[in-house]
Amino acid sequence: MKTAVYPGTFDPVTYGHLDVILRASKLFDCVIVGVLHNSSKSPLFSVEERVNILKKATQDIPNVEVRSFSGLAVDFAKECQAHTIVRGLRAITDFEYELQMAQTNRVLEPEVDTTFLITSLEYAYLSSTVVKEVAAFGGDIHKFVPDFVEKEIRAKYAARNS
Ligand code: COD
Repeated sequence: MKTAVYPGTFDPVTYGHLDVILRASKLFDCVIVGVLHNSSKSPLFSVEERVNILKKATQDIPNVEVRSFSGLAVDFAKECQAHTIVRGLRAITDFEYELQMAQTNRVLEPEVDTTFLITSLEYAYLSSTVVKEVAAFGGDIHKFVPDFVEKEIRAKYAARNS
């Protein structure tokens, strides 16, 4: 059984992430999406909210699971008995960070490799940061995230501004 983990912040999940998850689900028997519980950052959505949003967004892909994790991604991979960490690559700017992370992870745990999926062209520009910035100023985000995620984001900003 080939298991992969796809770790990330997913604050919020975008069509770019969902494209990577769908493509990974065709390459591996099981894909476990790992949502980082990062107490040092102040995300828009709590880790529980991000997990629930991802579960709903991936409910039609049978071999995808969603869990939260804290600590190192390689430890999460080992805990899940995964042999690879999936990461998405958009631009050269992603590459430097991803290369360093993949090499560090390989030193920490040689049994866990990294699989890079090159972004689909239509999502190459897309990031959670861009989605939040556009939403914060009331811009249209329906091309970036599923409808129900858009509603959750709008509700967050409405609550913040009230
Ligand atoms: N198209 C394709 N891929 C995309 C797109 C897109 N439009 N948008 C994002 N992605 C990819 C990203 O490149 C990334 O691979 C993944 O989706 C998740 O993205 P984010 O932004 O939600 O998550 P990150 O990159 O902030 O996640 C970082 C981790 C949480 C994985 C990392 O910080 C981590 O592993 N932390 C735990 C501590 C650790 O192990 N550190 C590494 C030791 S060097």
